[in-house]
Amino acid sequence: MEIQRVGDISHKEFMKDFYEPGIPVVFKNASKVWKAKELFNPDWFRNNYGERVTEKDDVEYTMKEIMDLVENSTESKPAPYPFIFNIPSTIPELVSLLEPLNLKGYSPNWLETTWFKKGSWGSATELFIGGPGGKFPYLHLDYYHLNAWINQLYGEKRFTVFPKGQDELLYPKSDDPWRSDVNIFEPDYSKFPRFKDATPIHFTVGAGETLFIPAGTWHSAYSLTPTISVAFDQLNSKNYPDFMKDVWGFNRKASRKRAVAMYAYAWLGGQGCKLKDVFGG
Ligand SMILES: O=C(O)CCC(=O)C(=O)O
Ligand SMILES: [Fe+2]
Repeated sequence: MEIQRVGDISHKEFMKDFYEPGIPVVFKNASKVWKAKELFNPDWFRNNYGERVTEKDDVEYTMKEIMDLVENSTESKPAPYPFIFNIPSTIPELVSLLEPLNLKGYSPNWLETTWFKKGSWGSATELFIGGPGGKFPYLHLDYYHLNAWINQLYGEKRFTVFPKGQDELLYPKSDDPWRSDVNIFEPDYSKFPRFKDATPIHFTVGAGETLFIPAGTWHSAYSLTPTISVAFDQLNSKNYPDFMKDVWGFNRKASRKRAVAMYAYAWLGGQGCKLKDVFGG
């Protein structure tokens, strides 16, 4: 199977062909409406936000250091991957360059409402930076059953996604079933024989392209060049039931009291968003 690439399709077509059946798709130029599209490159970040910092594996790096690392990264000596900046909290100046965030109105996105904006749902608008040879460390599902929108703004990244229904072939970890035990870049078939029957879809996402990864899709990524992308998540009535199960499950690990509080909050938020979907506002 191959990934489908689309131009300007209508909301209706997107819902019917991709969103409802949960099929990943690449939009060829959805982010062209963002000011960020023309601006984002390593030198622009060095010049404007060179001293902003983020942590990777407990080490603090400045933006300037990161850009130097990824521009000198090679297949045989890759820079760490991924470097992530939480945009609203560490480079809030970028927020206005990414509007409208929910490209093309393929909404609603409840995470944009005041109810869910504040929560810690594993969601945030994040800047991902990488260099050649940088591999996302594991094949995984995103937490909280959120849909992911990955907007490649500079450079090329290779993605791997698996069609729905192959969980059995991908060896989810027993203690963290959102991660797979298989190293998809060098699979050990003697340990993971069923992985032979899995049907990965590999494809490259280039600057200006946007990848939609529906909730429940196993995926991983690999930076081919120095890359800069912006990822955000999406929640609405379709993934809300699974999201709620995760709100309970993840918080229950911390404490029952916390799980009850978070579940109640997310339940109320969901009712508010459902009303908003129907009546607007
Ligand atoms: O490296 C990437 O762009 C993939 C990121 C990803 O899948 C994630 O953060 O959940
Ligand atoms: Fe992910």
